[in-house]
Amino acid sequence: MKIELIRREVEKELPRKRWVHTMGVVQSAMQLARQHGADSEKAELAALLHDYAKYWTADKMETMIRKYEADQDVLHYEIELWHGPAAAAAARIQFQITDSAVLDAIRYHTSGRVGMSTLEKVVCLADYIEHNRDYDGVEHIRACAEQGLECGLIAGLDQTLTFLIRKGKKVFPQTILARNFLIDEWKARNGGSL
Ligand code: DGI
Ligand code: FE
Ligand code: FE
Repeated sequence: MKIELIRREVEKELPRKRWVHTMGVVQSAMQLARQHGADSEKAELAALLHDYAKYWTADKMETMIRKYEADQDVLHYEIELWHGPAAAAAARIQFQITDSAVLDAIRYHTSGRVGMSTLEKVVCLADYIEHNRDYDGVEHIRACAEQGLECGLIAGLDQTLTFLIRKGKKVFPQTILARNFLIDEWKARNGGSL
């Protein structure tokens, strides 16, 4: 399906504020992709669809994940994690996207995962720092992002994990594994210090 058509469908599906956020993620993801050597067209497509399922009912997300997603572990954790895999299912089934790199960037945009690709990092980080975002700590995450994808993501995930723990919520183990992975990658790239 042509990107213009997908854009129209996503805009129809989302409340205004979420559509504005989505356009911010598209812009930020394309810029990060160019900066860090990922494919900016793939970044655009993944960013455009990343929150497509955000306002689906729990039932609809669960049905799509059970029907179309190989890994259903996420269903045992916070419902906020479900819209990524649900949107990946929609991208594949409704929008006929077959590129697994794009699908993974949509699928893991909230949780992150061990071994995440540069494209996955780009979309996940863009989601934290796009210019419409305004939450406590966003400036710190933006400043870390200037140091590199891993640095920005570690700061973002640290904030999310701290929030979840403070609220007494469960943590999806893949998020912890993602953070450990990013720390190792950052150290390997920077000769041992974070
Ligand atoms: O959809 P957005 O609001 O743009 O952002 P998102 O997809 O990154 O985040 C959705 C929320 O999911 C985030 O604010 C925290 C929540 N969440 C719940 N459990 C977990 C989690 N996020 C991560 N990374 N890991 C969890 O286990
Ligand atoms: Fe999201
Ligand atoms: Fe988002």
